[in-house]
Amino acid sequence: PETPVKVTVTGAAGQIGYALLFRIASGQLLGADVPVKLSLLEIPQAVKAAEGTAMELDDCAFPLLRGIEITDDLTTAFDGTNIALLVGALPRKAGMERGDLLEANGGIFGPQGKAINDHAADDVRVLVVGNPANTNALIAQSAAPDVPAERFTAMTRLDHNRALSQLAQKLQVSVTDIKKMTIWGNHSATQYPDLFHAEVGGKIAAELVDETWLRETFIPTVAKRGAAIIEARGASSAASAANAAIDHVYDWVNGTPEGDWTSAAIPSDGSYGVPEGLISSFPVVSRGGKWEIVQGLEIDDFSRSRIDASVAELGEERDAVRQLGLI
Ligand code: NAX
Repeated sequence: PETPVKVTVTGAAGQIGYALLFRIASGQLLGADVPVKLSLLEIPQAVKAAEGTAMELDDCAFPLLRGIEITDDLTTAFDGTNIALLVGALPRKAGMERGDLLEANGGIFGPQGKAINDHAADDVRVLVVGNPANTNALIAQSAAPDVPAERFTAMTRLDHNRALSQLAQKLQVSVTDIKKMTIWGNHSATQYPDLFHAEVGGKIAAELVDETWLRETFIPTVAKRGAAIIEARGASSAASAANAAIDHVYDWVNGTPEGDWTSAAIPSDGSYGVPEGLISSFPVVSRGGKWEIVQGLEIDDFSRSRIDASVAELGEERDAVRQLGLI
């Protein structure tokens, strides 16, 4: 029998974890013919809740699920892991400064990066979901010098999917009619969803909508969607975040379709003026199990200023964690 792929989920007892684990176990993360075993990492107080989720996973009798481990120990969780989904993070609490938030998360993502470095499988792929996702990914990456840097990524696929859906509704088309959507920069309110390269039926999306809608409705709606969900639901995005994590990893492992691209935050190689090493969202394709930045796009002044603003924020976050000694 085929060796199962080990998938580690941190923050497994949280709300994204609850929406994610069943989809992984049912084969949607890697493919309907790929057996998986799950490792659920939680903090000690939440291990019992994770055990409850594991009971429910058992009760699904998923044919592809070959084992579940529940632990609060980093070495156990990341030992031999092939896919690490770093979901658990410390949310910003009232009165918390950005420095405090970065420091608290440094205490989570630094040790996790080191455990990945020391114990994960050679082919490990890491997706950071927990916020601030891009900078948490940078912290984990810097604690894992023996793992190729490109294996550390952060999630902007939810923003990408939100952008597809907003545009599809505006133009009364199907999301599948839209190609080449891009989210640039940080997974934060400064992110830039780009309609100047997106295509709808072969036409540039920005030319199909009026400029005021693009600037004053589309961009802020996508960038602030997380807050709107909290306002409406009384809880932050969970199933949609889990769905985006599934999309990100599935495409990373299995490739993106010809003639299209997606968005992922990956370490910059300096493309599009994004300083090398920053984990920034780009238009990407996946080929041979690796993300590649789509090259050669023309960036006009409007897009340039938006990209620069979000990338500047990433640079500030990097400087802040550097000063804190976290990278
Ligand atoms: P929850 O608070 O429901 O769950 C988080 C879980 O992480 C808790 O069970 C907690 O015990 C656990 N945890 C905390 N520290 C841990 C550690 N050191 N090791 C292991 N587990 C730990 O949050 P949830 O709604 O699931 O969201 C998780 C993270 O995703 C948050 O940081 C959130 O901001 C982020 N998001 C990121 C998104 C993205 O697009 N990148 C969108 C959705 C979401 O907001």
